[in-house]
Amino acid sequence: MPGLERTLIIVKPDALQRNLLGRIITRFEEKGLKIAGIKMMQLSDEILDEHYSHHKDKPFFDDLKGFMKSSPVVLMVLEGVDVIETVRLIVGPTNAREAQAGSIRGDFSMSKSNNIVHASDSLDTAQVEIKRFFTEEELFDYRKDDWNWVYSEDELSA
Ligand code: FUP
Repeated sequence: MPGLERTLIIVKPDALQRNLLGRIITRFEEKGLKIAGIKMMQLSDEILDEHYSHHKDKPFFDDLKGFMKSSPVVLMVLEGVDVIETVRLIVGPTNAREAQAGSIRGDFSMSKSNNIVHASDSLDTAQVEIKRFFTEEELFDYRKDDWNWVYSEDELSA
């Protein structure tokens, strides 16, 4: 299929504490995305240092790590055509107060730090992030029957 990609989602502690997990998964499912992998995990300092290495010198780094360790998180790998960019649109910008209504951050968050979900921001990042959190055995290739309706025949066969 053209541009078939995978992206990594982390449903953050604030979403779990606020009982939003089901609604977040539903949004991705209803959009027509395939769940290639899903699991719950308590994140460690080591994995967070790696995942947020681009923020390690920022003043909010320790708070960010504390927040991400404050409860388990749910990790998902989502699959679809151009899914990385599409999911970033569904999620909205980092500062949830500036996120459009209809996006996950726009509808469920008022914060720049407690902003409900993480989503990979590019193809390269997605590949690294998926490997960081999932083994090959935890990712599934399977036929998603509703893709015959989600995509046109051209999109499916290209
Ligand atoms: P995003 O890709 O939207 O998750 O944003 P970034 O990679 O820039 O930031 C990762 C996380 O750092 C955010 F989700 C929350 C945290 N952060 C803050 O707490 N304060 C900031 O000013 C910027 C980011």
